Amino acid sequence: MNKSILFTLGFILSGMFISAQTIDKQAPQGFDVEKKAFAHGKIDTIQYESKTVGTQRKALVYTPPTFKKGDKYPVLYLLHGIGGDEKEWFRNGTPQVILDNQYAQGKLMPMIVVLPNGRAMKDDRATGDIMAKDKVEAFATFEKDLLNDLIPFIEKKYPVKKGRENRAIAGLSMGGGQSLNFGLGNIDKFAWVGGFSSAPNTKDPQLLLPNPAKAKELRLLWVSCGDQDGLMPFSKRTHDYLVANKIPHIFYVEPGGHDFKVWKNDLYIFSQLLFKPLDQEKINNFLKIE
Ligand code: FER
Repeated sequence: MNKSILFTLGFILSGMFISAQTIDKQAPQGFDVEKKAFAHGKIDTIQYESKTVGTQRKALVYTPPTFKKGDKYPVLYLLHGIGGDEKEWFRNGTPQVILDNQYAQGKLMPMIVVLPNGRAMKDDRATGDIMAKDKVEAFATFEKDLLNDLIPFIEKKYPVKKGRENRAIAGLSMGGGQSLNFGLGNIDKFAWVGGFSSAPNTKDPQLLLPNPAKAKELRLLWVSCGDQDGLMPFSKRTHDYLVANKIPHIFYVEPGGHDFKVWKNDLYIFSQLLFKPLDQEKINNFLKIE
């Protein structure tokens, strides 16, 4: 082998090594553009009986392109914001496209993604004054609906791997606050927790995590926010508390405001980390400021 071939080979191999050690920071162009040639997952609308609310409630469920009834899957519960409902992610964030594209590139552990309605009240539509007290309170009530009604329904109806290691919760804004509140409040139920641009409904750190050592049982704790987002203080104070208490986590400050450009990027990166072994070196590289 001559020297230049050896050099080229070495270069390619070192590139492979480096890329295996890093996590994408920004989704590449086209990550959210539907590719006809790729296999597509499926979206179902389901209805479940909510004892918490006393109604039949709706959710969307995305199953991956390789979905087979005989296999079992972990589940990501992906929550919407204050102006949304169970269709908000689907309409504005196109998770089905983002995930299909990643499956085609072998970037994801096959998982089921549930898009619930996080406003747990009889009229759960995002109409009228979305900031009204009863509507905001319904985002807190959703904890009971999720744990006692929706999760048991999903685990009965779909081939789901059970247990905390196979359950993730993440969301945007109000849904980010819910994910941190419910995830950190129920570490026995969720091992993977992500808050994207979390809203003021995020509990104060001392209430969110009164026993910080417990959070060491998490497989992933993700807190992210756009650098132009007015809600940054809620993510920052959570991050500061986690640092003060030496709790491993990802605090990702990304370019952008309070919008779907940021949340789609979060979903792209967060979903790649789910249900896989995660080494600290990879996380450290990701967090390094370039
Ligand atoms: C608030 C500001 C923003 C608030 C909620 C939000 C309940 C939520 C924003 C979103 O979900 O996008 O003061 O109070």
